[in-house]
Amino acid sequence: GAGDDVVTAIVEPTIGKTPSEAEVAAARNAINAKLTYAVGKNAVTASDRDWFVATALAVRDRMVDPWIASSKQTYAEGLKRVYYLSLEFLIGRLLFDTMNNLGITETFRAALGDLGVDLEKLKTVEPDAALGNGGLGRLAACFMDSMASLAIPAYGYGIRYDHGLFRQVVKGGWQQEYPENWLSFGNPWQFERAEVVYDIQFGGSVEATMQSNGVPRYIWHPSETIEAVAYDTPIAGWRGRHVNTLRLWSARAVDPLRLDAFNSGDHIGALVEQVRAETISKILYPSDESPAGQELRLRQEYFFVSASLQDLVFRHMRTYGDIRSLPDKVAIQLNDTHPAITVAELMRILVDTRDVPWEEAWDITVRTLGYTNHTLLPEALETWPVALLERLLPRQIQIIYLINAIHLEKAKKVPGADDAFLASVSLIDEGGGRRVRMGHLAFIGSHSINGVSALHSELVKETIFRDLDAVYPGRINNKTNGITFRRWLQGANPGLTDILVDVCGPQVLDDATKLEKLLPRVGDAALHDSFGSARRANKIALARLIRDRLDIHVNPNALFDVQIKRIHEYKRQLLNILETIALYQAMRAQPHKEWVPRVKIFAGKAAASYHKAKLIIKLANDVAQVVNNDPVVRDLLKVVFLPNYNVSLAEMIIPAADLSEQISTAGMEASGTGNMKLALNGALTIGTLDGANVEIKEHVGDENIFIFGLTTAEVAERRRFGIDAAGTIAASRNLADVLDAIDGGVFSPGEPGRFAALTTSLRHHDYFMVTADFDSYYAAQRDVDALWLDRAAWWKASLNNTARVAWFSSDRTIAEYAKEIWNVPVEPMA
Ligand code: 4GP
Repeated sequence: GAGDDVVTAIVEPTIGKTPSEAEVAAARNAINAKLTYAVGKNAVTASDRDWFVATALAVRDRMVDPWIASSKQTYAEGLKRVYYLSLEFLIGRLLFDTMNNLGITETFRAALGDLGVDLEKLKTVEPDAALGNGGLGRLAACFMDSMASLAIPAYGYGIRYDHGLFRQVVKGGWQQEYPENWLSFGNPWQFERAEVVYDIQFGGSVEATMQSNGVPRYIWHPSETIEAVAYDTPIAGWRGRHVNTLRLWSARAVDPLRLDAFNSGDHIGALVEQVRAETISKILYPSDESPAGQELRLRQEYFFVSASLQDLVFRHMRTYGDIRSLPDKVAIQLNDTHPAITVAELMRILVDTRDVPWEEAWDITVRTLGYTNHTLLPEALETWPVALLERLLPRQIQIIYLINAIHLEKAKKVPGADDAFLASVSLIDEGGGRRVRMGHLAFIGSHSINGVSALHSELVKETIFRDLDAVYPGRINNKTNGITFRRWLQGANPGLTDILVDVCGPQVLDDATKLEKLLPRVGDAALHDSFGSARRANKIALARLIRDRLDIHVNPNALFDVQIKRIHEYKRQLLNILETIALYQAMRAQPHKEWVPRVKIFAGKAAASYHKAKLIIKLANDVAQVVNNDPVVRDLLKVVFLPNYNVSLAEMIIPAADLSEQISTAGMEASGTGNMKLALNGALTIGTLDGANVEIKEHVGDENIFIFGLTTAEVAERRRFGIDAAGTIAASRNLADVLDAIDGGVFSPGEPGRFAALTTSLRHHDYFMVTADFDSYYAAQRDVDALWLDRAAWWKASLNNTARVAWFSSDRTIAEYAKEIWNVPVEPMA
């Protein structure tokens, strides 16, 4: 049966194993055949890109049988499917990920070697699929890996953007944005499903009719139709035992052009509708926690939600023929607020097209949907003007009004519900132009609402959704984020992985908790040495990259101190830069003291419209200019801003990091996932008690992490009673000197006012508590220095981090979603 196919597809990992000659020959023949018959080249004329495409196609072939078998099994056994709806999937490169999961990396390396091709070189040819802004999109990618690895039948649904997140170029220290072109040479991983096409409709009017049974029926007459075309990418789980689908939608005009206009000579006008339609999947919104507020954004959201719901309802009806069993066979997870329109659209499908009575339709909807919140920042909780929804989605807004009316009746029954309470739980925000609160819609329409770390979930309950929680108690729960160890340890850090396999046994690749086998040996000097040499090799590789890209020479023996993430005031790259300046000034004052040599590494993109974030990038680069060229500090301090941060760059930086900067204002970082990747690879964290840092501290132990700064409660209290930044600065000589240096033009000679927008807000308002936390951060950094000088103690702490973070595997996270939200079984991996 289908189950047998899956079992035979299980493969052994090749780590530490030499592939057989027969396996290598088969791979060699497969690559050769692809090069000849799919790419149309021979070995003499093939470029690196041709070899990459041939290899990717040969690897893709290996996924097809288990993919079909997985799907057959799901049908045959009537298994429940999970649909993960996300506007972002930051998957990065797929070649090594896929080969590692299939256990064929060494086989293909040898096969390519026989053909005179270096597999490592092909790695850099593959474009990074940057279909996401940051954490939320990368989490979706890690979840796809874990769902496949745990054999959960799942689809990821999203948009196939022609252009992913912009390419960041740093010129004269300033960020510039250029369009990213990941598809310009095709995409060997995707299967275009030209036959899977749905009509997506907008605008028009709604006709109310009365049926013979006295029940009103509403008929939507849309004014605009666009087509959604499916593109599938198979996602193989660990050991290839289960393969799921990432289905991304591309927008297409119904008619490629208007012939009448074309024939009458209006060649451009004939294409206008096509351009308008295809704009929908043209580009990823650069929206990480910044307002999008654009009609196009809403069109994107409805576009992918409508296509996905049509697709999954079609699949469900074809299999089971009964829409009422939807919640038993389907779980839909809304990744953040962006797909919230799902609530109204699923109701429309059930009530208007499937004749399900309203109450029953509502019950089906709520039991099917779950909603994950990823940020408390109010600007990221989308709201749409009522007028816009009325124009674009006239039937859906009627449904939203009805949902709201019933919801408000329920809310009135909450003891103590007054007008203020009802205004706060209403789907409509009446203040300042009527707007629909999409976060509220997602909440009301879901049986589960989760935050992404213990602290964040508490804050979700106490702040943004406090009143809704009173109406629907028990829905809010926590699912602390996780990361796929396949990519962030085995893929990114093969040197360390070899050591871990040696010490913990090969099972550690299947079961991350086996990392705990390191614990008895965290003090072992020989193990310190092997960890040290693996780290050193990674640092040398990163130093080479820094030299090649920036012409900066850094010493691999220095402490590599990294902050890599989106640039945002709440993430406080500015605090890190101020500390860098303070350290620089201290080194200059006492150049002969025993300093710990440091390399400060920054990487991250700022939203194009976020001026302060872009100014922070400029400051980092200007400080780098001065520090790196000052002969007094020479090898003691270097500052590096690596442009165009993406998944591939993260894979280079994380295994080379000694110190992980997780220094957000307490209460503002929902979870963080970079913090987990860095700790797993043995970097020590310097951080605030924010997001998942709190839980990382609990796991690695207080003595193996550097915690500083105000707590969430203290931040809230300061904000309530007024932030006395001026007083704080006056009380800290060190901080005052740093700000004076910036305002005095030390880093912007000839233009002392360049950073005034940053320093003025620090001096007067400082909402993000940079000044309040400065002294405590500076002191924690000196504790870092002290530990660094005690090499055995440092490595012991580092090993403790790797040994004790298994809980942050996304396999654990996904198993919790499966059990507590989706109600689907999980096959343990080992
Ligand atoms: C991010 C959060 O900022 C981050 O703390 C969290 O780890 C990540 O989601 C995954 O849950 N949010 C976004 C966003 O990326 O666009 O709101």
